[in-house]
Amino acid sequence: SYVVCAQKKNNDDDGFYMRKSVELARKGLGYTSPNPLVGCVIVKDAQVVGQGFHPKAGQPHAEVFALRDAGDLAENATAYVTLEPCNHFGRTPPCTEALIKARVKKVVVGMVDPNPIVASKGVDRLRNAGIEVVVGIEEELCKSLNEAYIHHMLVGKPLLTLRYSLSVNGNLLDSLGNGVTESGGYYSRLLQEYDAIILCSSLFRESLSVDSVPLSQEPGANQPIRIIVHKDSDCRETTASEEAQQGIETVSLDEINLDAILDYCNRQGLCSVLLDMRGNCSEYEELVKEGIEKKYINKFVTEILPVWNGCTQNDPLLQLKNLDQGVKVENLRSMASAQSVVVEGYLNF
Ligand code: AOF
Ligand code: ZN
Repeated sequence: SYVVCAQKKNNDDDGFYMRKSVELARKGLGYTSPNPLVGCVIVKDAQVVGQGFHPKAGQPHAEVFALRDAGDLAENATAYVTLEPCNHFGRTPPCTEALIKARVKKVVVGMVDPNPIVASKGVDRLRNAGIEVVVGIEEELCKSLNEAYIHHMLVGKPLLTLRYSLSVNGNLLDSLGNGVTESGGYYSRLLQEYDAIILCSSLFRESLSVDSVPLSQEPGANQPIRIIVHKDSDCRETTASEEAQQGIETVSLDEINLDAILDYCNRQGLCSVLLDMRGNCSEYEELVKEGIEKKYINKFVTEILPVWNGCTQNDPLLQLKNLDQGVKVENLRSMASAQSVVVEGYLNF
């Protein structure tokens, strides 16, 4: 029975160090697109001797930082990486070669990289070099870390999430409600997670301003690109400047539709887009309709506020009524705070 216990402890250790790697990976949240979030720890004799995460596209990968941190101690150590190490020359050289050169004994991988340039070739390269490789430890956790990256790689379009706030009597609200931009609140988290936010409202027509989307309240946060859609002047995109509210850039697209917006995001290397539906204007109606017809809406985040009113006429939510048949809602999750209840899930058309 001693052997069984030792075996079990070993498996738990793998999970423990992988979860630590996931924590490290999260430090890059909001900065890595179109690259994934990746974390790595290097462990020798049950001691963490090196740690690293991928901070930004173009900068070294997680493994490189962790190996640098470990130095000579990487020899005969185990490397835990949330994503399969790359085996290609991209903006940076292959991590497989760095791991081989550092003489690690074992590599534990959270998930295989969906990037077709990598896809299992990294694992094969390490095994061919005589390194023991274990794949799939805390796999679901590692996948959830990079849902936008995975979607973007496999589908070729950014992950599109529809967000809206409802009154308790089921009508669309045109405001975000109170308190949602607070640090740690759900909207603040969305601002951290998403590369771009689409807003379209006559509310903003007079004042095309980055104020239309509050800045993320998280310290040092990356700010998503604001895409503000105007029917009369096509689609405009505004980017927040670091020195608050100045230097708004606008980009005009020929057409106002999701295809044009998603193509634009692809060209900019943006992997996740939040369609932030506020109020009953026709631009939202058209975008939501298109999102459903073309099955582009992958996810929803619905906030229910303690308010009894809201839009009743031309409510773009009516578009969602078409969704009642044949669409599965998966991985439903709800969170409650003092201000509101937030429900989120995935749409499987
Ligand atoms: C890893 N660890 O930390 C990251 C990986 O242009 P590059 O050189 O940065 O390569 C980008 C690709 O490398 C990216 O699409 C993904 O397949 C992989 N990212 N891989 O082992 C990392 N960021
Ligand atoms: Zn790499």
